[in-house]
This record gives sequence, C-alpha cells and structure tokens, in this order.
Amino acid sequence: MAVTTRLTWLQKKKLQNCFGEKKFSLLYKATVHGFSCEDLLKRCSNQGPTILVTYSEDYVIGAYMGESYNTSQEKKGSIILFAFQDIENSEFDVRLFEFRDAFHREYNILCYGRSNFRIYLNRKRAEVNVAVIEELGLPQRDNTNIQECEVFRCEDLLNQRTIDGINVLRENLLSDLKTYKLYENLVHQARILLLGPFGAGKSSFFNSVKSVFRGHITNQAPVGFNTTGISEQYRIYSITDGKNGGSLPFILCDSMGLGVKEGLCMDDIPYILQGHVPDRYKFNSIKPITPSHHDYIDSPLLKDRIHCVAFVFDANSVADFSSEMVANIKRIQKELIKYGMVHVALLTHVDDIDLITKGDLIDIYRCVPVKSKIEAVHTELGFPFSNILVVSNYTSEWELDPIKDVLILSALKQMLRIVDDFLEDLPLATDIKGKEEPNVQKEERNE
Ligand SMILES: Nc1nc2c(ncn2[C@@H]2O[C@H](COP(=O)(O)OP(=O)(O)OP(=O)(O)O)[C@@H](O)[C@H]2O)c(=O)[nH]1
Ligand SMILES: [Mg+2]
Repeated sequence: MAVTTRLTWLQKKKLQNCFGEKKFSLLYKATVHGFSCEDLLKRCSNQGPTILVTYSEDYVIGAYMGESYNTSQEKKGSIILFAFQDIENSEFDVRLFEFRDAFHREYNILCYGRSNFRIYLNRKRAEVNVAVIEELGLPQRDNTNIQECEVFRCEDLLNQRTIDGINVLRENLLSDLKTYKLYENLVHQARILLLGPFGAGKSSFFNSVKSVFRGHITNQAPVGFNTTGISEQYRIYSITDGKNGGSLPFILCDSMGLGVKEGLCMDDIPYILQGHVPDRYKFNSIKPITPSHHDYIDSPLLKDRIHCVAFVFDANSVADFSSEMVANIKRIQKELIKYGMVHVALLTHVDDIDLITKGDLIDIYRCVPVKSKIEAVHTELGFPFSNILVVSNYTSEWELDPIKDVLILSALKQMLRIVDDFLEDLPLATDIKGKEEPNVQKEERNE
C-alpha cells in the first residue's frame, strides 16, 4: 500500500508556498520505516533539498534544508525551521526561523544547528532551543514527544522537464484544434454560446482563446469590473489561426450577463439557440428580439444555430449563487435539454482562489479547493463532472503562458467533442419535436 503523509492538503500547500512552489515527494515516514536515524538517512541521503516534519500532540515542527542529507559528513548551509499550530483552524500561520549553521548527526540524534533543533528519533523526542521556541511562537517546554516524523524531497514544481512536457502538450492541442473536423462535416464551425452571470469571465474567455491562436495577448472584447454588466451586445466571434490564417473550426458567441433583476432576457435564449439573433444585436433586458427586428435571421441553417452552451461561472462565487440565479440557470438548462443540447460549466478565476499559485494550474483538477468548487457545481446545478471545465483567463498578463494555454485549449477541445455528440444525435431535417422543419437544414456537406 502506498505510504501517505499525515499533512492535510492545506498544511502541505502552505509549506510548499513558504519554500517557493515546491513539489513534495515522501521519502521517509517513521511509523512505517522505523524510528531511527539509520532508517531516515538511508532513505533521505543525497536526495537534494528536503523538508523534515515532526508531529507532536499540539503542533508541527520541522526543518527545510537546501542541501542534501549525507550519511558521512557534517553539512553546513542554510536551515529553515518552521512550525505551526491551531491546525483545526484553516487560518493557521506557518512561522519560520532561518539560520546558517551545520546539520550533523550524533549517534541517534539529528542536530539542526548546535542546539537549535535536535531530534532523538529512537526516543521519539525533540528538543528546541528556548529562543527558537519563542521565535516560532510555540508553547515553552523542555522537550516534545513526537508521534510521527516524515521527510520529503523538495523539487521545483515548474522544473524544465515539466515545462517541456507542457509545451509539447500545448503544441499537440493547438494542432488538434486547428485541424478538428466536426461530425460528418455537418458544419465547419461549432457555435459555442457563452452564458453566465455578470463578470463571470465570458468576454475574457473569448479574448483568451483569441490570444492563444494569435500568439500574443489581444483584448478585442471589452471586459470590466462593472457588476451590472459590460457586454450589452450579442457578439459572434470567428477566430483565425494567426493573423492571416484560415478560420478555426469554432465560433464563440458572447452574450449579456445573466442577472436576477437585470441582464439577459430569458425569452431571448430560444432565439439565440435557434440562430435567429444577429451579430451585434443590442440586448434589451425586458424585451426579447422579435421577428420584426431589422436584422432578425428568419431562416437559420444548422451552421447558424448554437451547438454547445458553455455556462461561465466565477469559481469563487459558485457556492454563493442566490436562489434566483440557481433557478434561472436551471430554467435555461431545461430549455437546453429540450433542444437536445449538451452544456458544460466553465469555471474561471481559479487563479484567485486562496493559496493557488501558478504551478497549481498544471494539475488544477486535483487541487482540493478547486475540487470543492467542482463538487458544488455538480451538486447544486447537476453538471456531470466531465462537463465541468476549469480555466484561468488572461486578464492582466503581457505574455502568453503555456500552462494557461493548455487549460484553455483543453476546455475548447472538450466543447468540440460535445458538439460532435450534439450533431451525431441530431434528427436529419427535423426539429427537436420531431416535426419537419424545412427552415433548419443541415449545411451542404461539401460546402
Ligand atoms: N483573476 C481572474 N480574473 C478574471 C478571469 N476571467 C475574468 N476575469 C476578470 O473578471 C472581470 C470580468 O470579466 P469579463 O470577461 O468582463 O466578464 P463577463 O462575463 O464578460 O462580464 P459581463 O459582460 O459584464 O457579463 C474582469 O475584470 C476580468 O479581468 C480569470 O480567469 N481570472
Ligand atoms: Mg462580457
């Protein structure tokens, strides 16, 4: 069975952030490998930077060493002692005490500095210098009983091998998307509608996608901080590969935000889904578009219809949606099901979640706070887990970042797969009620 740490996600994350975005790999655990220096050094020598963590009844204390443990010699260098208590409370602080001295071993004792921190593993005890205890804010006592001791190898999360892997993944995703052929070539471009509350990041998602394919940051769609909504027009954005390249196999449709009193008029939604609403249509919160509107699209083809809806949600607000907002979203979902349309949830602003750092975006779906947001979307709004996607939009960056690109491109790829399902499931030349609908025809296959 795999040996696992006693650190909670939050404790580990706070420590990782303290020592500069590190990845921890557990090398030694006293209750499994033995309470002796021999056992510890056998497993932890020559492993590069390490972190040792001891657990007592009411606090955790440990040491970070930038230099490898070595069985034979004394090691001089920088040592950082750390401690935290109040671990029941998620607001706990990690206190640090840094000094330059030697690590050495005396028969069965690990010594960090001459007397700063000494661990008697075989006696399950630790001694901490009085001044250090004060510095770390720990309760004064002569020595501490240790229940557990663990040592982790610490590596940079964003090491060159990981960055190379991400660049390869990014290139593969870009090439898959540029050449993506939709089901039976029924349409050449998937129309993806972005719906969601004000400020969720709909327009920023379009800007982010466009930036990735342009090769530099662009901000075509206006974005803002206004809580009553920035986007008032319906925008149908086709994106090209680079500046002068061909059109990509998807179109993003940006809409007005959903609100409780103001915002996108619910009755506009069926018109949008069926493709009646033209580009640049100015929404009216209290009145839907009517066939008498001068640019109303009377006879939309399959290519003009929406093929997938992405509900864009700010990950930090999903747990606090008002009951009215939840009711609105559920009402739209019902409508979508009526049209046989699969929909996804796109969680933005994950970079804003407490403690999340850039390195976490590499494996964001495994981050505990992100998992809990995904869980909330699943239970509150009924989205299947595989249809809840996570991105971090470009907002204030000057340069593209391959880690963000991978999330954005992966989300798009999943949306295209969903469009395929929609197209495959479509009754030929019939509308969703099964009646003949001559106005909504499939696009010429070889157009
Ligand atoms: N940190 C962070 N900020 C984001 C993200 N996405 C959007 N934002 C910010 O959120 C704010 C609103 O973004 P918009 O893209 O205008 O949101 P919207 O859904 O189009 O809003 P409306 O058009 O008003 O409905 C802006 O300040 C963006 O910079 C994200 O992933 N991370
Ligand atoms: Mg907008």
